[in-house]
Amino acid sequence: MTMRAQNPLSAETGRDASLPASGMGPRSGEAPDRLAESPTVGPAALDLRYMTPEAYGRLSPRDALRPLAAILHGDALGEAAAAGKGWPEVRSRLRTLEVPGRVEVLLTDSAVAQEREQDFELASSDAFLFGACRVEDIRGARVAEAAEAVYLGLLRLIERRGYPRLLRMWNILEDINGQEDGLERYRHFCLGRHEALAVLQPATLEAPPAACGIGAEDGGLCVYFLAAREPGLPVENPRQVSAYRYPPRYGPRSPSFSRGLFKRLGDRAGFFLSGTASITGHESRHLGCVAAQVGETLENVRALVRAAEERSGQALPLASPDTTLRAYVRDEGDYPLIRGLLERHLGPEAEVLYLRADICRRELLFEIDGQIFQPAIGA
Ligand code: 3EB
Repeated sequence: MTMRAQNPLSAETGRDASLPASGMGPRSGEAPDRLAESPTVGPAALDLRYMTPEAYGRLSPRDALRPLAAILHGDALGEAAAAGKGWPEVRSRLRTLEVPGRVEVLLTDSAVAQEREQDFELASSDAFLFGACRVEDIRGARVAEAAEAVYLGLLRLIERRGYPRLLRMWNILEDINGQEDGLERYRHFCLGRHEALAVLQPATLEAPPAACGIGAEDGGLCVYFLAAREPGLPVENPRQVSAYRYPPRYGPRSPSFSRGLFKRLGDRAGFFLSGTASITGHESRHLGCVAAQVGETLENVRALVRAAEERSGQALPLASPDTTLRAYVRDEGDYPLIRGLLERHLGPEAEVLYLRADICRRELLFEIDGQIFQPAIGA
């Protein structure tokens, strides 16, 4: 089991406190007409954008709105797009189903420091800490061991650095539905993650971060996270049993995630939607029918966003250019159908990235997650 940061870091960059705290500055390569409508924001702003590899390549740590980290999907895109400018570049090993693919970029307008600590590649702003780690070559019961080691490491790290609250976790596991030592690899993963939280942050088991837990064809276990100094507001879906209260038939330890998490980001509001699929109560619905699974999933997304709006008092329109979603497609052949359905139901505004991925229940053919960023009400 080898644990390592995703790629070597060049020298620290961007730790330049003299940079002006300007508003949302130019988004290199992004539609400038949208900028005019964007509100100016104070410190601690965070944004997530999908960018073409070309626009991504033009980003600089000196931009007013600068990268905190980037997620590169698919080997080819990953290698072609890698900017190597110092910020963490996570390779998801998930294939994009569109050509050309796009890069996911977390952006901030505060100063960013990059570092590497043990197995984690890190980037921090005043309010947020991003970290990424990969464990290669894990088999069988070692999946639980690896998950536990990664989570113990990251929990110690976020506490020590003063960003103890996990907002959002991304968990990508090779062969997630594989059966090993009498248990599905995803369930081994849930076991290890739960154990680490129980030891170091037991309260988080009842107010976990938003998350996704999905499967890739290779790459071992890839975990990356966004943590903050102050907690967000976890939100549950009234149509679903909380995952952290799933009954034992879904595995010896339940999955530690909230259905969503709301967080004030300076003068903006952010809502992180966890992986959402065709599950009501705790049961998978519409087995074998991808169109019905997409429909049920969208009902779940709408119910979750409504719940988040009620809990936070914040408007969170899904159909907005500030919404970025990831659609996980199990069978590539379903992509045209799924894309058609999402375009019909979500409209043209929300940005959707389509990825080939395994869902953590074998019978599920589709899952969606992402985030909605909006100007904060009452900011
Ligand atoms: C579900 O609702 C689908 O283990 O972190 C979604 C989001 C799912 C996160 C995780 C799992 C996870 O149970 C699976």
